[in-house]
Amino acid sequence: MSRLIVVSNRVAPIVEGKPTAGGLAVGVFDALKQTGGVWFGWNGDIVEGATSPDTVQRELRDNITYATVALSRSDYDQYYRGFSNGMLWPVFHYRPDLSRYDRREYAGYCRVNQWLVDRLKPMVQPDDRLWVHDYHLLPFARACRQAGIRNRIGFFLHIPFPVEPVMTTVPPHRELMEAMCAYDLVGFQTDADRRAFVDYVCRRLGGVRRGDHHIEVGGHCIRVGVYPIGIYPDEIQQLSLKHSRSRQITNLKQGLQQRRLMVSVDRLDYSKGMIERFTAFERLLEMTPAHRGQVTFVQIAPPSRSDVEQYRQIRRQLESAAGRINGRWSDLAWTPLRYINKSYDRSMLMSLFRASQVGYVTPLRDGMNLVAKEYVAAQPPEDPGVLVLSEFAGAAEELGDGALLVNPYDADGMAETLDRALTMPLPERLDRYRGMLARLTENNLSRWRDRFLDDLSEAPATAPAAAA
Ligand code: ADQ
Repeated sequence: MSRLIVVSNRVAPIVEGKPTAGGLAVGVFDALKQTGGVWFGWNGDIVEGATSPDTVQRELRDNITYATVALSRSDYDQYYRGFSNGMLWPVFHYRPDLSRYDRREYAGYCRVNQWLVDRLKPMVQPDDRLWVHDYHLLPFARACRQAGIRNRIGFFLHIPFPVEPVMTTVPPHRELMEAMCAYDLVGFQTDADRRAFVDYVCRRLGGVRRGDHHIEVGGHCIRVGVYPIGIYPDEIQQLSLKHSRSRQITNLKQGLQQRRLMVSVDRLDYSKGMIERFTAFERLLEMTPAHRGQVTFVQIAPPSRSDVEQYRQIRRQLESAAGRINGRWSDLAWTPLRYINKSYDRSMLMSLFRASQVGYVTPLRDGMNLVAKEYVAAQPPEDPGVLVLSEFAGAAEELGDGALLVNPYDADGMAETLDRALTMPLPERLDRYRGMLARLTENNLSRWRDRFLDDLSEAPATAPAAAA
C-alpha cells in the first residue's frame, strides 16, 4: 500500500490510549497508523519575527513521522489569524458581515501555503498519496503542482462550503477556487456543500460535469464527493461510563435534585449560535411555567481564538446574557443557566452527556458538529436523552430522523421543541435513539477515512502542469 502524507494546519501528536478531542485528529491518526506515513503541519509554536524558521522537526512514533514547523509572528497573523480565521471562517459560515479582508493577509496566506509545500517536498516519495485538510490550505495543491509534486492529492473541507453569492464576497474567490481545482479529489461533509462547490465551478470557471462524481475544468478532471465525518460510538459509550460515578457527576446530580438537565458543549464561536440558544431557553421559561425551577441548562464553552476581536465580543455578549437570565429567573434553590467558560476532559464531557435529558446543539452553521453525534453515542441505552439539533448543522443530514430539528433563528419554535424534548415519553426516545445509533455505527470514523482514501486512489491521475 502506498504511503499516506496528511497535511493539516495543526499537528497534535496523539498518544494511544489517551482520550483526544477532535474528529480530525483521531481520524487522521487512525488512517496513518494503518498505512504508515507522515503527518505534516504547524506545531502551534510562534516565533517572533517576520519569517518563519525553515527547520522541520521530525519525530517518529507508532509508524508515523510527525513533521512539524513553527510559524513566525507575522505569518501567524496573516495566514492563520488574518485570512483563514478573519476572512474564510466567517464567510464559509455564512457570516460575510463578520469578515475582514486585507490584501496583505491574503498574500501571507498564499505565501505560507507555498512555504509549507517547500518544506514538505523533500519528504515526498513518488508513490505517496497526500491528504490535505481544511480551509487553511485551499491553495496547497496548486502550490504543490508549481513545485513539481505530481502525486495524487485529496482535500477534505471540515467546515461548510458556501453557495456562490456568499462565496463571491471573498475578494480573491476566483483565484482560490481555481487553486482548489488543482486537487484530484475534493471532499465535503454534506451534499449541500458539494453542490455549492460544483455549481460555482460550473457556472464561474467553465467546469463541465462528468457523471455523478467528476467535474472537468481547465483540462483536469476532479473527483468530488461527500464524506460525513463520524465517531466511534462504542468508544464514546465507554468514555461516558468512566466518570458516571465520579464525585463531580454525583455532586451535579445531587445538586439538580431531580431537575431535568439540558447540556450544550461548544468551542466559544459565533457560528455555534449560543446567544440564540440562551434566548430560546429564556423563552421556554416564559412560555411554559411548568419548567420553572424544574430544568437546568449547562453550557460549557471554553474560549477559542481569543486574539480575534469577534471572539472577545461573543464572550462578552454571552456573559451578559447569562447574567441577565439568571438575574431574572433564579431563586434561592435554583440557578437556571450555568455558563461555564473552561474546558473539561473528554470523558467528563461524555459522562455529562450521559447524565442529561436533552442535548441542545444549535449552531447557526456547522460543517458537521461532532458534539451532536457524541451526545447520542454517550446515552444510556435503556433511558436515552433527546437530541435537539439545528437544521444548519451538517449532522442534520444524517440524524434528521431521530433528532428534533430546529431553526436556531426561531426562538419560539426552539422553545416549543425544548418543551417537547423535556417531556418526551420513553418509547419515542428509545425509537429515535436506536435509529440514530444505528446510523452512527454504520457511518463511523473508519468509514469516513476508508471511503475518502479509496476514492483518492481511484481519482483521475494527477493534474497536468497546465492546471497548476
Ligand atoms: P469544531 O468546530 O471544533 O470542528 P465540533 O465538531 O463540534 O466542532 O467538535 C469537534 C471536537 O471537539 C468534538 O470531539 C468535541 O467533543 C470537541 N469539543 C467541542 N467543544 C468542546 C469543549 N467545550 N470542550 C472539549 N471538547 C470540545 C470542525 C468543524 C465541525 C466538524 C469538525 C470535524 O467546525 O463542523 O464537525 O471540524 O470535522
